[in-house]
Amino acid sequence: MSFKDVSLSRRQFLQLSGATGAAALFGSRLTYFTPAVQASPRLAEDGILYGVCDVCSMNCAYIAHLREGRITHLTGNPADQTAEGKLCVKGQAALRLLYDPDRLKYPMKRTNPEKGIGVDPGWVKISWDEALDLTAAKFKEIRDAYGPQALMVIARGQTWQKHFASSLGTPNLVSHNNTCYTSHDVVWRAMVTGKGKTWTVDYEHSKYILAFGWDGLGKSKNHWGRAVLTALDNGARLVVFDPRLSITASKAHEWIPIKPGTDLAALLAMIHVIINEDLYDHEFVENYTTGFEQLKAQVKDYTPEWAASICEVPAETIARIAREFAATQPAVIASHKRDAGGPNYRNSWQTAACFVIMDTLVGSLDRPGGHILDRQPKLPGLRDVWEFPEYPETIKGPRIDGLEKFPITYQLGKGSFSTLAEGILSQQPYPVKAAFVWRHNVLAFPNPGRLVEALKTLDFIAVSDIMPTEIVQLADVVLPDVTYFESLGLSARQYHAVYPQVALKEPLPAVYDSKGFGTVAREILKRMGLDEYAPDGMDGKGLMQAQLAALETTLEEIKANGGVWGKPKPIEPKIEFGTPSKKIELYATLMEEKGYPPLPAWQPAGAQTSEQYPFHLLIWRRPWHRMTQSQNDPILAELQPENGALLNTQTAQKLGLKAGDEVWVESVAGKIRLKAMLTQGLRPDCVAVDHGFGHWSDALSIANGRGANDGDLIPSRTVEQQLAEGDPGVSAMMEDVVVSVSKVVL
Ligand SMILES: Nc1nc2c(c(=O)[nH]1)N[C@H]1C(S)=C(S)[C@@H](COP(=O)(O)OP(=O)(O)OC[C@H]3O[C@@H](n4cnc5c(=O)[nH]c(N)nc54)[C@H](O)[C@@H]3O)O[C@H]1N2
Ligand SMILES: Nc1nc2c(c(=O)[nH]1)N[C@H]1C(S)=C(S)[C@@H](COP(=O)(O)OP(=O)(O)OC[C@H]3O[C@@H](n4cnc5c(=O)[nH]c(N)nc54)[C@H](O)[C@@H]3O)O[C@H]1N2
Ligand code: SF4
Ligand SMILES: [Mo]
Repeated sequence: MSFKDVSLSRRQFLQLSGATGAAALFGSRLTYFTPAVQASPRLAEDGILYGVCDVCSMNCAYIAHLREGRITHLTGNPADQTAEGKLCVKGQAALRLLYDPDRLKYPMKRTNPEKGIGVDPGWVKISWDEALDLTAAKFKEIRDAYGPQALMVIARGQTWQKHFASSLGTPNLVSHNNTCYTSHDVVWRAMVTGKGKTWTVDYEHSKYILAFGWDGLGKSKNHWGRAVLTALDNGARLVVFDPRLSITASKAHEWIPIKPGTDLAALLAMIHVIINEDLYDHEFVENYTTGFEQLKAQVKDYTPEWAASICEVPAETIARIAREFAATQPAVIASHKRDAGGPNYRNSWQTAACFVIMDTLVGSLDRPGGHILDRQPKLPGLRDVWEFPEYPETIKGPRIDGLEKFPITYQLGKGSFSTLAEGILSQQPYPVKAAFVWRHNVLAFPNPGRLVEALKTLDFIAVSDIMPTEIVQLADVVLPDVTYFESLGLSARQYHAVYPQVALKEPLPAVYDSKGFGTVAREILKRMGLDEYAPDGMDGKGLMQAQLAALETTLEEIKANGGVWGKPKPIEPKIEFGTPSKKIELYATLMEEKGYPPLPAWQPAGAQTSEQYPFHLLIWRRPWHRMTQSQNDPILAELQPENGALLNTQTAQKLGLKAGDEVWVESVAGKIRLKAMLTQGLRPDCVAVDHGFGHWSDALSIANGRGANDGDLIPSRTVEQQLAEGDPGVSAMMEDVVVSVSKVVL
């Protein structure tokens, strides 16, 4: 059956998402956030399933509407504090993924020993038993011959993935974190939470929203989009610093096209103004912070005049915005992951520290209208439910991505994509021989070509995925996974968790012959003779039962309660924080202890433009795309056939380019070919590339060959290079990249 039989038609989809023409970019409130009532084509239903959208980490709870055993459409769950009855355009579109005819449908093994881009793997269909036996045998052989560190698990560090890697005894659970948010995480850990960053922001009640690269509206982030628009309706002011006119910037009262990589200077100057002009919240600073005097001394010379020439923003603008921010309450620095405080530039982690300082100075941290420390229920983990031995000591050894050399990120249990390829290729600190990959793709790595070279040196690769993406093309064994529509569990609200709440995930019976990660992991452990780490009854269902018991509820009760557990309650402001002093540490003692600067200081970005590379590379995401996972969607492909090189109109004129001309964008790492797109909403010294395209897997019948991957322009890095940067977040520095642009000569 093709997708057309089961999914929405293009017209229905466009109606639901409101994503028509210009409205898609600059539309009304309904643009990405659809009311539940609207999102219901009227079809006879034969049941519903509660679930949680896993397209992005906002994890909005949905209700899946069934007809003859198939999901016909989704609506947001009104009982969920995140979804509030709505889903965004990405969440709606993802239903087509479930029924995508290109999905992996059964286990396969490779017959062609040669690997690489454009090489046919020569797949043959195999049984689950054969696939699991083969994987376990290879892993056991390699573990016995070289030690557990020769195995690596490339996966997000979730419950089962951590258990699997640790049971194997490998320290190498490698995930994407340093391309995404580790710069924020280390700062929040040191200054506020003792854990990582908090994701909940009470935009709705804010009166002044100040963003440095945050583009929550342009990501169609369901809750935040609505909340910011509601705040604007209620008279809030929105100010956006971004070299590109993002969608959030297009809704703002002011757009300030700051020079890339210089937000740190603007922020230091704002902090200078707020302190020197005595505009800060004395009560909050006195009661809940340490290190104010040191901070005051630190920013003494960072005047707006000093910052102006660095940021190319007038000193009066910087000073005025600082004053407005301090005078309007509550005020908040809008921030998420890959904004100016994300792992994009050498100085981003210090920028992230300034975000925390700004919120603190105006007293909005964990206060209504500000950043809220997520209110989450404590759910039991595997060890709380089952008895199994301590993991082998070897999990504490050195890692192939070198992460243990970055103690704050390491203790947070994160991973580094930027150093993986160089680690494998140099065989430092040891050779790695096999990989199990779950839910990560080659195209997500800086310099993916380098990663392909590295992965080619391994003896064996098993991949659990749902689509035949690029990583699958490098596999020896393919283990088709279930999608989130087909899996069960409980999901604690995290991205908007002003009170503890859990949403239920009820599975649709698997559409294909697939198995979830937990099942696969346990089967491999057993077949490797590591039965003690896979005791009887240890599965997702058992874990969920234990979690329900801990919440003193039952499945029936949750269903009767609209698919959620947890009652709304107002925010009780915290008076203690997770640092050693229990205060917000403006002077971060953990940073000092680990050998990093405890206070932010000006540091230029890593890459400066030159005659050879006159432009800064900016990366952005389309509201409707999900990283590298949605380009095989036929309707989205119709909406946007490929990505492009966004250039300022004047720049294009100077280069003799028109819209649609093919250009080379080139950096020290590589070059990509794209069509030029022109706009006035971009600094003339920038080129902006939207992420997600450049697929080379010919098994992706729609996505293959469209556009190009921004990652080809980003260098991979050695651990030594990363250490020399002195960044506790071991950032991949995704946009510390300068490029040239030239017309393709045919
Ligand atoms: N639609 C959609 N939503 C998504 C995703 C997706 O792929 N698609 N991905 C999800 C994921 S994994 C993540 S991490 C988040 C990322 O979401 P965000 O954290 O919002 O990050 P980006 O989308 O990378 O946008 C970064 C913005 O920073 C701007 N920028 C670049 N350099 C600078 C600078 O030096 N200063 C300033 N002030 N701005 C700068 C860019 O122009 C861009 O507008 O989105 C999530 N949501
Ligand atoms: N050049 C460049 N690189 C980037 C970024 C960028 O903006 N530009 N962004 C960075 C960021 S913020 C992030 S978060 C990372 C994300 O990096 P990744 O997490 O690797 O994300 P994707 O590239 O979208 O690849 C996800 C893979 O998981 C598969 N998949 C999806 N759902 C499932 C599932 O349920 N089960 C299994 N087994 N597989 C599944 C998809 O088919 C795909 O192969 O990329 C980072 N890398
Ligand atoms: S914001 Fe959109 S994509 Fe993300 S979880 Fe919610 S509905 Fe899904
Ligand atoms: Mo991310």
